[in-house]
Amino acid sequence: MPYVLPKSQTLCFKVVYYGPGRSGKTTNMERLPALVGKLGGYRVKLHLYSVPGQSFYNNTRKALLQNVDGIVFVADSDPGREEANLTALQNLFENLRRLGHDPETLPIVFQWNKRDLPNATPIKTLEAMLNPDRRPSIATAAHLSKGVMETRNLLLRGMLKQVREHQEAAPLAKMA
Ligand SMILES: Nc1nc2c(ncn2[C@@H]2O[C@H](COP(=O)(O)OP(=O)(O)OP(=O)(O)O)[C@@H](O)[C@H]2O)c(=O)[nH]1
Ligand SMILES: [Mg+2]
Repeated sequence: MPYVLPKSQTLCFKVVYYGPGRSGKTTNMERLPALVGKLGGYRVKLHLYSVPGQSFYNNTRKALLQNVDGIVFVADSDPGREEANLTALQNLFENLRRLGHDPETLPIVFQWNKRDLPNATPIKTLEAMLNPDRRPSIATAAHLSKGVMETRNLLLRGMLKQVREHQEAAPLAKMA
């Protein structure tokens, strides 16, 4: 759940960009302002993190997932990276489970990045391989800023839904 800064009426979400090495996670973050705007009297702020994709940084990846509110899984549409996408996704779910997160209720958005590549893996293939649960997904070209904001907004929608559901049990004011 996000934390609340009552004085400034700010709601802070932790967002992690996850995915294989060189899929475009950092590129996404470089193109995003972290302050989203006002929502029901609250300002919404995002703390954005990008994990290092290379396999040997797993301790860092796991540490970054602590207290996460939402995840963007940045998949690489380069056909040579199909295996790497799958490995990174399995690694994400394994780390989430180890940390005690419930992957069922945690908002996750799938980003099919590098759609500008002429030989990009078909979206249908990516969906079948990586997103059998049909979570929200979006096609992007992050280095051109295409779809970067939309990805964030899609995730935000999921995270706010979580807050609303949680609020029914425990009102926001009590979360501070
Ligand atoms: N063609 C293409 N290149 C992209 C796109 N998005 C990012 N890149 C390029 O891919 C390379 C890797 O991008 P990064 O954002 O550093 O990737 P990363 O996922 O943060 O990589 P690691 O931190 O090593 O895991 C850079 O050269 C980017 O400019 C895209 O949509 N299309
Ligand atoms: Mg990076």
